[in-house]
Amino acid sequence: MSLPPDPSDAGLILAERHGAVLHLRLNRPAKRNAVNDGLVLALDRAFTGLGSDVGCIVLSGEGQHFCAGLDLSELSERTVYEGVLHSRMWHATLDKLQFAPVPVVAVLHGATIGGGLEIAAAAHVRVAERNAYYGLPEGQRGIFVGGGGSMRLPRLIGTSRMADMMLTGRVFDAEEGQQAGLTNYLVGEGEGLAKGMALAQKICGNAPLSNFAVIQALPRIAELAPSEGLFVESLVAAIAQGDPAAKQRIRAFLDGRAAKVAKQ
Ligand code: 1HE
Repeated sequence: MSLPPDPSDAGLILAERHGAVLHLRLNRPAKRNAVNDGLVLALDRAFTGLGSDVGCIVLSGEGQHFCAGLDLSELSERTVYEGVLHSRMWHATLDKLQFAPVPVVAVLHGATIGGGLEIAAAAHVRVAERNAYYGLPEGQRGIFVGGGGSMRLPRLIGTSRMADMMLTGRVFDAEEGQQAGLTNYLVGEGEGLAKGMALAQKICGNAPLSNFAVIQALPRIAELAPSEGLFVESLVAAIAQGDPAAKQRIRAFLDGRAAKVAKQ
């Protein structure tokens, strides 16, 4: 579904630059950042034509919650065909997020529900605050995930956990989400953004081509049969090694000018 930009959608995504980090915020706090078509399109626009000076994106939610999922008030009038197109619109936007030129760090707090969890699943690194919780109430609402959740979430937490969430309405708290593999970092309430920004700064310190290879090649190689995957890996490894940034960084280490790997 391709909707023309609506001027009233301006401001649904807030964007702020912090050096090479672009901080994007879902900004519909009065509706708990429930995702209407305008917000999908605003997210799409935010991921279109990113400048090469952006090294990493941090995505968070304004207000008390990361995101309450699909805006249910827009659902009732859709035909089956419009429903397919609507889901495909989410897919196109979240593909832009997953296959953005630079990594995306999602910072989750409060409700991270339905389509909100689908947005989070498309990011590359997830930070949760202790007050975060995760639900897939699609079963209760009589619908199904439509933002790529059935494809991305089983890869993070397994099909069985996802089926449990959808069938029984089970809600994971932040600790359970961390244990299940939904999130990579668990921090105190109010500490998520600082952690997300610190991780983003670290990511910006890597060679851009290495970051690109991680987010573009890794998920694709993981879907290939081992023989094909190893072949593609050898090509990506050679391309990365051939980049001047790799040569400079390896020379710096050999000359004792680069940091050693250390426990954090
Ligand atoms: C909404 C939505 C929404 C809030 N669509 N309007 N998602 C859900 O089933 C989650 C539904 N929402 C909730 O369970 C709760 O709102 C929350 C737990 C997220 C937050 O509770 P609370 O007490 O902080 O807020 P609230 O009072 O429930 O909501 C504030 C307002 O936001 C209220 O509107 P108001 O005009 O009465 O002020 C709510 O109606 C509105 N609101 N959530 C529409 N989701 C790609 S397919 C994905 C499929 C799904 O995502 S299914 C999951 C849908």
